[in-house]
Amino acid sequence: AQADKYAATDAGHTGERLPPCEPCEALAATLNRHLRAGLCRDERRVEDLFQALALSVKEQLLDDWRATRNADNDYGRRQVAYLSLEFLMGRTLGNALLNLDLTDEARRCLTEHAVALETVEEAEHDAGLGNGGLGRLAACFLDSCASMDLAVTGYGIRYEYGMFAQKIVDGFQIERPDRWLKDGNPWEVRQAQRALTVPFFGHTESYVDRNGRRHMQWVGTQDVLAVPHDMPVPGYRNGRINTLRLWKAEATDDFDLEEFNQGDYAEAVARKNLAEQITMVLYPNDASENGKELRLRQQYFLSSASLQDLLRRYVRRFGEDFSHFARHNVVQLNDTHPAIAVPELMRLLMDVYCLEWDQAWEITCHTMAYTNHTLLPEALERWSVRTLGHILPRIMEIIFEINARYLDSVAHHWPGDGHKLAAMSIIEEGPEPQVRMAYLAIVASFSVNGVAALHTRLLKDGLFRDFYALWPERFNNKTNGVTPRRWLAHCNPRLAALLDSRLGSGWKSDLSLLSGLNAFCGDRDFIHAWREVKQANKQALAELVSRECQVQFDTAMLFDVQVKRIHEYKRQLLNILHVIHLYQKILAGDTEHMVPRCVLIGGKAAPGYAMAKLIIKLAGNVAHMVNSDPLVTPWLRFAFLPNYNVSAMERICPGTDLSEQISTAGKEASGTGNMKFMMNGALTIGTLDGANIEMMEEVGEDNFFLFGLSADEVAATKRDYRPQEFIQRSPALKAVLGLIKSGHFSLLEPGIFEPLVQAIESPWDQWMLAADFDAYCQAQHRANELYRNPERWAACSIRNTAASGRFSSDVTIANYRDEIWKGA
Ligand code: GPQ
Repeated sequence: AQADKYAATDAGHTGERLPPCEPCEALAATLNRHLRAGLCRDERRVEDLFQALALSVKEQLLDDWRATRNADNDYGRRQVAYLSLEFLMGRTLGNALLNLDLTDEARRCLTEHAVALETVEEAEHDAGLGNGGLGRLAACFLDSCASMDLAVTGYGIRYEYGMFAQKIVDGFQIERPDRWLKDGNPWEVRQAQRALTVPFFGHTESYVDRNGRRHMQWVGTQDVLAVPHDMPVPGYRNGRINTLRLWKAEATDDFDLEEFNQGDYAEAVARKNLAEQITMVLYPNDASENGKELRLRQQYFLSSASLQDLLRRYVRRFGEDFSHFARHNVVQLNDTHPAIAVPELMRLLMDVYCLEWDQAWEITCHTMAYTNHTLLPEALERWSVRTLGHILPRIMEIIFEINARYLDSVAHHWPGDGHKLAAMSIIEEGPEPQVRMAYLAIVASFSVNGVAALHTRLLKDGLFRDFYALWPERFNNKTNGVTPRRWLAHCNPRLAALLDSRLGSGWKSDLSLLSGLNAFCGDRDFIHAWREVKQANKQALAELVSRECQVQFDTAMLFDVQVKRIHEYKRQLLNILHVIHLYQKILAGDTEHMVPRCVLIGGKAAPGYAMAKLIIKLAGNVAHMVNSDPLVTPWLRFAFLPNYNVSAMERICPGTDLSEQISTAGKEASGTGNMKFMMNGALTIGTLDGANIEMMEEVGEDNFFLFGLSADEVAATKRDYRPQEFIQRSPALKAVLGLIKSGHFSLLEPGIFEPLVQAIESPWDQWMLAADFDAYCQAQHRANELYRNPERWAACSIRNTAASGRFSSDVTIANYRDEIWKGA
């Protein structure tokens, strides 16, 4: 009966063949048609041109999209479902034109409208359905999977409101809602006929079937409709169009039917809002737990709808014989956010398709793979047994059963060790028992991976040590990467043209070819051309900074950039301390060996993260003092860029000389911005953290400004950290802290920066700013020395781009395919 219930919403999909459509017209014809159809006025705004062009491009790819889907429905290869609460896609138009090889044609079409393609591209609103690195990684992976001809579907949520827009008012961050869909989304295709239902609340009952078998059923549920909205993901010039399927929550028609029957019709309909809340807003927390019930509902909603979709497709092809399900499907969990998919797959297989526990468990464990993205304890998800049991009672029962059976195997491995049992239990006991989502994911996954070599080592030796002892074969590393289409070919057309001229254009699908640049490091003409490209890109970045920050950057100065979410572990504060240090040197007239610099910081703070917000405020106040002193500005300029997002990064990374990757060692799982800067020829100043280590291995220590404690040294220092000793030994740090305390940057807001100074001076400062400050300043000094010699700087810059091939997400995805998604 339950199976029928799910099938019912799929009625209307009869598989009836309609006559084939006419072949698609040329882009120009569709563009004019869409312009005429979409407009009932005379004047034509850029936004109208964007809508019409996007609709036209979508039309161009529909045939390939359908063909891709039909081919994949044959299950010739294993299908991958990439489950993620975040897909930080940014803009689609420019990337789609590039991948479909339609850029020149689009440009031609627009000449008659007298608008540049770039202008039209900028009219597109970013799809900001993610917080930062984790969500952007998912977006890069989709591009690589399609480009490498893999049958991968992204499953996510169609948030009505994406990542908030950041305004800066009096130096403080203000969050504004991001109504990214307000003008409609020309890329999406709503698939109402493929809607599914997801149950919530209610209770469980057991019943005995005709054959005397006992089953559980989840009854009295409040069901929510999950309506797919598909976005095309075109591969790079290969005819494959994959799908990003985003679920929208809607009320079922029988929502609150009872009240309806009692006459409260209008109230019942109004109550639909409750269901639709689920996909209303992206939670704006990056690498920190949130714990709100609505977030758990989002997680389950995504997991359940996506798995039902996989099962429905599988059954249509193979019937209800699930013995080959795992051979044909793999589910990659993007962190634990969708880990509730583990018990949900068990539920669907047992309660809907009537499999026995052992069979269902076998399938689940061969289908699920889990990627961990952080070691930070505050980001490890836990849901209280009470909350989970209330919202998802059947799921809670299944988790208890998974745990009981799994703890048997732990007891077998460590006989008589009660501590191990408690330490490894999926349920954390205590006054308010909690479900440890990471443990649930590990127990049910055939693969557990970290996102950089150091991070994976720390997972094995630290956080997941016991699990590694039990199942060493499950653990593996997959160092992150970024797509070279968006992050080089599209965002840096000047450099792309130069690369094409010397290397041919093959690097766009085989980034290792960039190593061919090493041959040009001593070529004066090439170095000249390289510097001209960087100069032009710096000019474009300076224009952005001027427009957004009202600060004038001079392209003759060194452009020093740190853009990423604001987090104490990422140490934007260390960067600001260095700016203050330079400011003090300039005021003291100590400019003899100084290199003029423009420092840019950008990033959003989680709305509830007070320290991060205070760091933004300090940046603004310091910038004000620096930029308003004519004695200082010849040497130093400092800006905080509001509303940093994907499309801003497309302007920023091509124009950067020096990339700041200065997290406390051991805290940044990988980083991916670091790779975008490297690809675009920036040099990195960085710690031995995350993927920085592998980047430095590739490019060589001479082309990288390394500083600071290693992860092992951080761990050792933590036991007896005495920041005061570092401060006393460092006149520079003492002076910087002294200037902040003096109120120099807070004359009208006395004492507001006290918490920042206190954090640095505290022996509990996990981020160890004081310990790394001098080493950081010395590394900055080495950067200055190199920058003084423009030819040598350019040669290092070339070597960085040349060595960045390994950080293409194509390489990462090839490793996922070969080592995790075997058969994909
Ligand atoms: N990351 Cl757990 C996020 O962006 N959000 C998260 O919630 C978690 C991790 C990042 C991580 O901090 C970076 O070091 C990684 O490069 C990135 O995920 C992708 O793996």
